[in-house]
Amino acid sequence: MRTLSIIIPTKNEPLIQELVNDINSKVKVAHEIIVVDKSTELPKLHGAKVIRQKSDGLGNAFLEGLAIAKGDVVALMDGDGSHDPADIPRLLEKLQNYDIVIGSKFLPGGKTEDPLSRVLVSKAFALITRILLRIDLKDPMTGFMVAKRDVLNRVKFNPKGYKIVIETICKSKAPVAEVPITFHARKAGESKVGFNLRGLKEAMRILSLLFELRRYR
Ligand SMILES: Nc1nc2c(ncn2[C@@H]2O[C@H](COP(=O)(O)OP(=O)(O)OP(=O)(O)O)[C@@H](O)[C@H]2O)c(=O)[nH]1
Ligand SMILES: [Mg+2]
Repeated sequence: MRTLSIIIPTKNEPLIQELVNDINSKVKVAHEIIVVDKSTELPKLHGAKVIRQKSDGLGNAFLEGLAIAKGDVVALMDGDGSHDPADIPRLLEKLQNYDIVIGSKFLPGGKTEDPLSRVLVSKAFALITRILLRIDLKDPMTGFMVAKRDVLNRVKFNPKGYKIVIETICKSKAPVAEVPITFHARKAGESKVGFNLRGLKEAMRILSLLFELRRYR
């Protein structure tokens, strides 16, 4: 690996500067951080590039970041402190033998600070994904990924909402591995999904995406 591009989609994330600082202190390999922001006011950050998202949704934010990313390896992570930069080196290590590595809170050794209700919803979606896509992953709905750039380049993305990682895995057909991670609770800022109308719409989008992805399996 020559350079790692870390793409972070954000929408009103008050702790993004803290996350950028944390990445810059814990990730020792050459890297750039690209924050793709959809807030009303763009954050001014030190140690990261910030671009304003023109499209909608987390998946499209990733693609806008990818379009300007210079790295031969690309990472995607959340900007609310849920994904821990300390896990990135272990994901990168595993990438030496795979094309895509994802962070898994449900693999032995993984942890989540989510409340039981969210763990159950997350596990239900994981089960549905394993059945529909016949894929052997414990946490296929994760949003934490590192991937080789050439693998991402050959995917024809058509993002629906949040779930760009499972789309990448299915469409690339590339070798994928899971690594246990600690999923922290959101420390500040507002939840964009939950048990509300928005959460329900996102759940519908995920189901429709899973059915669409069946043709790649
Ligand atoms: N650029 C961009 N970022 C988004 C969008 N929607 C969500 N995000 C960011 O994507 C990441 C994941 O979204 P979250 O809101 O944390 O989703 P979640 O973890 O399922 O739910 P909560 O943490 O409970 O809100 C966060 O950094 C969000 O700020 C969007 O439409 N555009
Ligand atoms: Mg979150």
